Amino acid sequence: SPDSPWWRDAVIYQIYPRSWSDSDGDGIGDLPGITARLPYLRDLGVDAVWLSPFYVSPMNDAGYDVADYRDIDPRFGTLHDAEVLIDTAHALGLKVLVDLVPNHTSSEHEWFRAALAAEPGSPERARYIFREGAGPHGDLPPNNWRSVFGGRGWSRVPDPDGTPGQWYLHIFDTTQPDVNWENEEVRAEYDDILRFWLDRGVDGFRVDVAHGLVKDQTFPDTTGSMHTAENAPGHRMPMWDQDGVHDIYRRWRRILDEYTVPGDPDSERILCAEAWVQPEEALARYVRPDEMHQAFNFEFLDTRWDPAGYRHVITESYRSNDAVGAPTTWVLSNHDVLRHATRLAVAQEGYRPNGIGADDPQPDPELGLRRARAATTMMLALPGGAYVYQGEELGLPEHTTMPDEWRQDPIFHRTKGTDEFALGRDGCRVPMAWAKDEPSLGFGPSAKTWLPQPEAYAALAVDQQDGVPGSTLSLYRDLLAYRRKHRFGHGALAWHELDGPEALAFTNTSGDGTRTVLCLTNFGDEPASLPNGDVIISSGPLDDGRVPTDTTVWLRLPTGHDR
Ligand code: ISL
Repeated sequence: SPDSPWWRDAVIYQIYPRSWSDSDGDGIGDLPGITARLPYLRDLGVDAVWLSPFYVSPMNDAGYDVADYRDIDPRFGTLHDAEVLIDTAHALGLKVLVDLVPNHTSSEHEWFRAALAAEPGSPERARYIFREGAGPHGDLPPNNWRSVFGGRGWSRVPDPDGTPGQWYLHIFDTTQPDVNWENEEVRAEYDDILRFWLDRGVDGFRVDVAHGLVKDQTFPDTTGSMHTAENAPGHRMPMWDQDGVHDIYRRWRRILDEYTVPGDPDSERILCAEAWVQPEEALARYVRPDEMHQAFNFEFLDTRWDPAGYRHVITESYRSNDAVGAPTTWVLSNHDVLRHATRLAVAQEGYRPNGIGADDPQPDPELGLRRARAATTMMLALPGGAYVYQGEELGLPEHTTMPDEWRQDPIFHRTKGTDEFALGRDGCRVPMAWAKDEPSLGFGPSAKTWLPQPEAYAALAVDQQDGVPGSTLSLYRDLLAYRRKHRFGHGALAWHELDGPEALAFTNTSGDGTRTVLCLTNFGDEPASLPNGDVIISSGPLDDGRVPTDTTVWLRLPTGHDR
């Protein structure tokens, strides 16, 4: 209905601040750079932006290692710049979500410095997860937990007197100590951080590692890898998806709801879970009515180019989410996974920090782009909300030939020379391409970029696609405009059975009740024919009225189909 909350069908654009727009030419994107280019996003037709972390940080994990949650890193700007950004976005009709990183702080956070200076057993240490080591001298880690980034999940620190002391848990980098969510002082602190940003007008938070905050307090040894929770439904790891996390989100939801103006669904502030959790029922628990609003559907992102796989994920997600009254939140790319314009050309899962290196067989860029466009055209026909990662609207591929000396991801550095070796995520974090003939492709006023841009980006720059019929940018604009106009995010999905198994088709009867659109994706080798109707949008050229392979079409069915 028209008074349904804004977020239920929103399309939200993820900005990676370091790589979107650089106003001062230091090669690092910044907040004034973002503010200056917000009109581009209004014209693209998205409803909101989510900004990856911009807080004070030593940048060991690109800002996901926060040293001060209430201030901006000087590389990105000032608190005043953030306020200007939020106000400018609102004036353009765009909501703003920020990233909340509650699983860990930076080791440079004042709390962790205080913990290192304090005795074992002190209140300062109780904000983190310190334990005595195993073995006669405590020189073995307390248990066998690994880090997601490779290596041990525990590191040992000296006691204040300099002798070897306790171990602290870090599920990610050694510079990202896990916070102890059993501690009420910790809970109160993050309540206050939420309020700090809500008071500055943000419309919500994307919650980092939402499945990881609460640990099994018996700290049992694990069997299986850190990724087992994602890959083997039914096998729950002691650091992922523990029941206790849901209490935290109920508490936060009450805080966010205090900021809602009664009777004004447009004023709702939201939480979006980054939770790599399976099966869909487990993920849906994060979006129960008194918890978060959205949770990324990573199973959709992880689906290989296969009609049965997509149909299964879509069906299961609606089944699980309908049961709790939540929309599904679709996503194909983000700053942690291979860009889908590359990923869909290879049979790979989304979360593959091992990436593709210069020495690996290089995926076919044309195939990848065709599939990326088809996948997005399918995604944006689905009821629910969706996230778009910066640059995917240009069809940007992963940078797969980046020389190693540029790589910054701790995954690369921690695993180098070990049998866990992985290239890391730098290839999807490369600065944006705005203008073909400018230095740094228009990213900033100088030629400097913190990561190198691949050659292929020049021809894909915004100024090469803007207003060009058939370009990927034009496709996104068309999809978003039509979707918004007829409220397809609020529509009703029904599967449409076809003769062959190689295509996937569903109808979406629009939320404004005016039309039924058939969305057909052809995964097979032979062109697929279409029923009667008007082609509204196609992800690629048609072949004599038929849908070629790796192409998605939106077709408006004759009115008899409309409700
Ligand atoms: O937990 C995982 C494996 O079981 C990962 O998928 C994990 O959930 C994911 O890496 C979390 O990512 C987020 O937190 C990281 C940060 O490096 C990423 O950029 C961020 O998106 C640590 O803050």
